[in-house]
Amino acid sequence: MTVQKLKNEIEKSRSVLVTAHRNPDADAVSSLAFVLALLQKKGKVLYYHLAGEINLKWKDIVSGLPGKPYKGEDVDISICLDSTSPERFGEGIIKGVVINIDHHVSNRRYGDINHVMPDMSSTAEIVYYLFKDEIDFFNDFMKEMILLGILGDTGFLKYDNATASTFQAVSALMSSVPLFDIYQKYYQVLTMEHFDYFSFLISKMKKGQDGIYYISLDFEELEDSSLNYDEISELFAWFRPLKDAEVLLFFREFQKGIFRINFRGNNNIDLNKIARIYGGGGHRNAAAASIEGDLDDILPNVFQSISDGMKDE
Ligand SMILES: [Mn+2]
Repeated sequence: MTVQKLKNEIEKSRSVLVTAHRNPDADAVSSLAFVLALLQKKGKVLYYHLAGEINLKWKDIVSGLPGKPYKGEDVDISICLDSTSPERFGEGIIKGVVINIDHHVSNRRYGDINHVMPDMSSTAEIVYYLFKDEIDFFNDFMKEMILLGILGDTGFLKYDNATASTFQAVSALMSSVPLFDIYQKYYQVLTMEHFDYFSFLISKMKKGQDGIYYISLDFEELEDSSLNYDEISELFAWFRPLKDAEVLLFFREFQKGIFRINFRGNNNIDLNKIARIYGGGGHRNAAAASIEGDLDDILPNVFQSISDGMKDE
């Protein structure tokens, strides 16, 4: 039902805004680029909106997007990708019929049409299955975008969100676009600056209670960094194989007095539940929230919430 309604709205629309969450990661950027490419083939008038910092790796994708950066024009529909709430792409942006396509279990169902599939690895996987009947229509760029989004959100197919359905999508696409090409293009692109920054992150890593490891960066440290938000997020992911880390926490004071907290886990605790306590959300093993206040107050509170959550499991 939802899928048919969604497709009808797209078919009858003339102008479309496509947006994804701020500081876009691989999944946000690639699902946005895929949907725009598909709609371009359908002859729509296109706008896109991406807030925050753009990882240098996505520069070519973003500069090649069809359509124009959105400046508040009237549109028939807004397609929102990989975003749990409107706050993620920018409050007040969307117009017309709102189509919300996401895989976060914590999605707030803010659309007129909500296509939310928490069992899917990524928004890229969702849009692949949504438009799979048009696969003959996909060019190599569109296939590359689906693969990039899936690889981004599954840690190159190693996290527990990579399901048989994910591998089926990958298998259908990888004959046209080999995974190794994507690896070389988007992963084998690090400079010594990235490794230096990783060594800085290692020096900042602290051990909390109950198998919690955490890093905190204050506003000045983030301002001083030559790497952008998504690049630093990717380096933080390198800590995920740390054996005795039940939970990894990353606190970043992205605005003075407001911390973004990333929660990463190994399936022993539902981190979506923990993040929700602080007004955020995400997935069981990867979630996030924004908290106002002093780190000295925030830290013990978050540790306590995690201890309580572990006891509940
Ligand atoms: Mn995603």
